[in-house]
Amino acid sequence: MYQSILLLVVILTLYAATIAADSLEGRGLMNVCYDEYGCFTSGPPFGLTLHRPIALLPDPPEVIDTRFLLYTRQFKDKGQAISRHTTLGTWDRTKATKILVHGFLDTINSTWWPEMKDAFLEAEDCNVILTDWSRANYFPYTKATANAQVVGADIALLVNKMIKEHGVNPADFHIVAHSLGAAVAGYAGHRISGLGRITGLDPASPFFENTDPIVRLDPSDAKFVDIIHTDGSPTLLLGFGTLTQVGDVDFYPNGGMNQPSCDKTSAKLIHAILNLGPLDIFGPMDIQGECTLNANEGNFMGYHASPNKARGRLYLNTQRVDKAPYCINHYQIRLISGSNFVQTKGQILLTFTGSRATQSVLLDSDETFLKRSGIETRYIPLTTDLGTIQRVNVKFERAGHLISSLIYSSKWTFTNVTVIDGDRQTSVTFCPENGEMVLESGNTARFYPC
Ligand SMILES: *[C@@H]1O[C@H](CO)[C@@H](O)[C@H](O)[C@H]1NC(C)=O
Ligand SMILES: *[C@@H]1O[C@H](CO)[C@@H](O)[C@H](O)[C@H]1NC(C)=O
Ligand SMILES: [Ca+2]
Repeated sequence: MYQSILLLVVILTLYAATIAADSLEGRGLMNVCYDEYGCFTSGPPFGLTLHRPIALLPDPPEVIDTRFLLYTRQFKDKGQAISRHTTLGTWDRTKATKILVHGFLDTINSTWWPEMKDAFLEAEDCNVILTDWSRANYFPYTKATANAQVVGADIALLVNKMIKEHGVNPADFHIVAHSLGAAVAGYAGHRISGLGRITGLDPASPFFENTDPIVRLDPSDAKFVDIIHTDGSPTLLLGFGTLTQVGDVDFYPNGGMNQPSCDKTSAKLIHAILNLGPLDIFGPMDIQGECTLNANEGNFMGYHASPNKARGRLYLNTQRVDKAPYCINHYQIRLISGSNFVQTKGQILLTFTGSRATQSVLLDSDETFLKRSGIETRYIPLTTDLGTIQRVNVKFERAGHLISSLIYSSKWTFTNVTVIDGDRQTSVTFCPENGEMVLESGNTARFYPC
């Protein structure tokens, strides 16, 4: 009974909406065209559909006022304003270009965007462009979703200019977008033929779930679309992501879900992802909802995700405690050198003694170049949970070859080492046990909480 009444109401509403749409269309109010941007509609599939009963038209491009800030290794900290009308600044056509896009209510000033920009520049000599659409991404949400189309078009106009006028391969562009920014990325990709890659971080779900691929991010928007779903954040700023598979490969780390032995949250995972570490191997999920853990069927989440490895829905964790340990423990270390010596190069072996386990890791798989008062920051994923870290040993071994002995000091000092435990969200700084000491190559220094 209730159901048929409900159905009747839905039908009547849709009928009324259609009439309204017809009359709106008659007066030309359902579409709007902005020169080179083309036309936008609030009709199907963008509006007047079951999942999007009401849609708004986007604001004019000059009101939305999308801005782009370019960063390169030479201009790491101060972004250069670039635009297709004025200048592309020091944008280098011979290098890959990463375009970062924030979401609803967010701005490029949230800590994770500068952090991601820095991480990209550290990992790769590339162009990083921060997309600022903060004049068009606030309430009402329906307006922001409409404006996202114009922002996507703005990105496409910029990228297509770079492709056409500078002969760049579209495959060299990679858009990384969060929340409602993922929709922006989809609209951009739709307009950029052969776009290399889109990474969607928690693509927004309201207004996009079950919509036409034209309306949302989907695998046709780039050659490779990888998605990370951490879900579950109750705040509009961080979350309300979709759990539906929308990319070529969708990663579901256990953020927001019940994982009794591995209770990580999305914020921590986002932090780990931003540090671009290759996380764990992920098994594809079988029909029973259990993971298979076959290294050949995995992929890497984040920066290292590959179109040539497993696709589909990939999970970080198993559902069952007795299948552990498939959790990764996220540590970050910051090792600060003293000012006694100019420079050296060698291998740094760190040994962490925790309340649960002791583990040694090399700072770098290769030799590390150390500068006077330099700061070495590394993301260290471990399969072991160390517990509370009580001591850090630092062993220094200078590079062996003859030339090294001439230009690199055989002695070194470290002021302190900070260990951030990403899962416990703690940060502890360790100091040398007897104050700063001179460490001879081959020797080990012990550090205790300062
Ligand atoms: C970001 O911060 C800079 C410097 O404080 C400020 O000039 C700019 O307006 C901010 N941008 C946004 C979108 O909030
Ligand atoms: C670690 O070393 C740096 C550089 O010498 C110093 O600024 C900082 O205060 C030290 N931290 C602690 C906790 O001692
Ligand atoms: Ca699409």
